[in-house]
Amino acid sequence: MNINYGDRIPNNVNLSEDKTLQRALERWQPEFLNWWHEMGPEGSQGYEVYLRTAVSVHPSGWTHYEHVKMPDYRWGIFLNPQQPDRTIGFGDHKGEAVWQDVPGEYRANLRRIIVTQGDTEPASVEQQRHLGLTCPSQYDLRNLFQVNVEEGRHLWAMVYLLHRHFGRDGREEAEALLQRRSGDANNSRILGAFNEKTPDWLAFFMFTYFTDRDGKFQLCALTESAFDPLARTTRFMLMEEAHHMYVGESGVARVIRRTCDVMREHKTDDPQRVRELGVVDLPTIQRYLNFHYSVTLDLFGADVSSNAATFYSTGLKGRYEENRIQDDHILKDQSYPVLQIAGGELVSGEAPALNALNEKLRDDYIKDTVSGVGRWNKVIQKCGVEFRLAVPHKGFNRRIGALAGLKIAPDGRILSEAEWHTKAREWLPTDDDRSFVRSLMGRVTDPGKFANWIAPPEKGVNKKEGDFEYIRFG
Ligand code: BYC
Repeated sequence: MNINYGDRIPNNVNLSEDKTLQRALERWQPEFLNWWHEMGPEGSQGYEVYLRTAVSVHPSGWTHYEHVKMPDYRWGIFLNPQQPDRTIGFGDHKGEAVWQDVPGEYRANLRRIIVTQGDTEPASVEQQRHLGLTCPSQYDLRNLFQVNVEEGRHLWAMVYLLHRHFGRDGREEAEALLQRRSGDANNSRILGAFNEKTPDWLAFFMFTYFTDRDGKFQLCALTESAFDPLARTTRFMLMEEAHHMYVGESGVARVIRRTCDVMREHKTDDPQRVRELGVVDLPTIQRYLNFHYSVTLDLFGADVSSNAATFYSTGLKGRYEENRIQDDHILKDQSYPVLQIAGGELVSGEAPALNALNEKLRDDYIKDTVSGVGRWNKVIQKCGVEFRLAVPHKGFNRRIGALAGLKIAPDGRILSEAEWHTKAREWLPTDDDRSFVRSLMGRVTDPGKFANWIAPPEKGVNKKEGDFEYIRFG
């Protein structure tokens, strides 16, 4: 399972033994690079960036760090080793051997899942394209670029599956992945959150905390798949994903820490005064949180979904940590709580467990998310500031699923349109919030220096010292 870096496309799947596949992917490679030049991080092509590259798929020692120009990054195809005798853990095929090829009857659904997953990867790079121009430090700029190249690699992961297992329509889908554009009215990305803007670094940190975490949960569900190549490739993607969520969690924590230090130093909790001191006030951080949390909850799909039931029963997509759950893993006669409206209020109702699998994954995600918000609150508490952040109600600001048409307050109350319109500006980032945050975003590129609105990190990348030159601008 060693990675072959001698091939034009680094891989651990013996690509050179399948010349037709190798040629097809080598034809896609320059198209990917064209896309990277056009839509990848703006103005960065000549920079030498201290990046990690995968050199093995073993959890210990899988990375190698060095300065590379991003267009020369060795994007490749890395699958975790095949587990001998692996069997299907859930659904109608439970107990049967996993599949190395795609069963004809499940082809369309499997392709759809792989395309949807693949589409998010270049989308996020497009969303983050301009952020380098306003980086708060070299350290942060390097982290942004690391996230970007790895999202590019995750695109490769899905494109390999499309080319290897789906013939001509797989190749067409792989091309379309380079043609859709985040936010483009005529050819947008597939899922809502991936068409939103990531206009500033607070939005970037929120995105990597909340939306990359959807990535974690969806990838975990796909590591359970009966289609073994999908399970193996997503398992390796998860190793890379962990760093992206770390960038988000530590990024938001550093913004909070700096704000609270300034609040303490100047003995103020007045948001306007806090803004005048050049840091992001806590209510604005809460509004950003509300926005990114709610658009990410939509990524889990409708609460009751026949697609989700089919994906599970046919073995394509499991639950989070499927093998730790104590039940029959078939779910035919079981139910699961979903929110419903009764008497003008939200109440807990029941749906068939199979149809409620999107909701189950969303609930697992919420638990994970809340614990990180608790860690942010510890930062606030340590500084002696009273304010506490909280995730809003599950139904707040939803556009997908049964709650989509409703106006729901962060505390779960159902509101009239009029009430919503008067209160929404307290709950979601306003134009004024966004332009204030934008006004803070100057570009800081001297090694070891940080913008005023963010605290330095506790440790450097790969144990590097504080003034390490992460980027050689050339
Ligand atoms: N926006 O029955 P439903 C990541 C559509 S993130 C727009 O609930 P299903 C990453 C849906 O397509 C992880 N449309 O659908 C993070 C369907 O359309 P049709 C990405 C939406 O299939 C950061 C209709 O509504 N991976 O890796 O059960 C940086 C009915 O909905 C949305 C995956 O998502 C939406 N939010 O569930 C980089 C895994 N939600 O058929 C990367 C693969 C639903 O009526 N995808 N719709 O036209 C899936 O498993 C499923 O497609 C979904 C949707 C869970 C997304």
